[in-house]
Amino acid sequence: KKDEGGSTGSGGGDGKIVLGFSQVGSESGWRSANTDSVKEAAKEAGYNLKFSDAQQKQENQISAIRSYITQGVDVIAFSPVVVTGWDAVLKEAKAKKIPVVLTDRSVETSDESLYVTLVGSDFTDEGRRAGKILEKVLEKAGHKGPVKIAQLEGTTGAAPAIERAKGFKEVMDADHADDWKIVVSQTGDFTRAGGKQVMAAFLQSNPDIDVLFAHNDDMGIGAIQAIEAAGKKPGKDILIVTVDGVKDGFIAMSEGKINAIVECNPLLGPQLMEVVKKVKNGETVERWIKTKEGDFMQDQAKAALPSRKY
Ligand code: GYE
Repeated sequence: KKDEGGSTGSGGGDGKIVLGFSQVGSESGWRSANTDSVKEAAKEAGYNLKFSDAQQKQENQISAIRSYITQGVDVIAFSPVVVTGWDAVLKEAKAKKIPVVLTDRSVETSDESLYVTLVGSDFTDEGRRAGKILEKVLEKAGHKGPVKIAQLEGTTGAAPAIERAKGFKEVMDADHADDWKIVVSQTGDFTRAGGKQVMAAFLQSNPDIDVLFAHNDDMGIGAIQAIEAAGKKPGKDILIVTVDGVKDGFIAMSEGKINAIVECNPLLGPQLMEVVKKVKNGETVERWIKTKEGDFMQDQAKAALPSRKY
């Protein structure tokens, strides 16, 4: 199996493609599923994967990328914790002619040649889908009149946090300028603990919240604990829309505590390995390789649950 594929990895010496992957962290169920997918797909593809977890810290990602450059890996892939601040290290990779593939999250850069492609979801569209599905949720709940919304944002400066907020606001500004209002919005850093803590504070300052829009399931699940601790019923007293679609999110939805989930697919491994091979072989690839996903309402949760793989 060792020498299959005919590629000549520069760093491995055994003919395998050497891929350096810098992961954001292990902040959420989505992230764990994403990590498993990358590791499994690399194994399946027969690559030599060098993997590191940055614990949600940009400086850790930068040093991981630097070490991959020093090691002379064939391709570097990473999921940038925030959008800004990458140009310097990406220029170092470029100087060593090591192609960089972004996975999951995008960067902001003045030099588009610093990365080859992005494999990941359209987060702005996820935000729009959250807005659209909230219309259905409100209708189903028979909610009349103004809607006071609390938003739990993802990691500050991260592409999914910026873009999900943006897409949601688009729907709000276009169709609900008169009836919807975001009354509180703060980051919960994509974690359960963050979601719980920030939601508890929200409930103190705004006890009359109608809706929670959480940028991921984990923060939504943390918030559910805070809502219950405050003596309210999640999914009834406060309607909840989240993003991701991990198993625990589906369980909460099947219990009636989350009203709708906008899916964001973490299983990027196979697509990433395919792209890495093409890039290594000097083939041209699309600038943005988007993942496919769907939306789910409560009545679909029970049926969908057994088939959720992560
Ligand atoms: O939604 C969240 C994770 O970047 C799409 O990061 C990813 C997000 C995902 O922590 O759960």
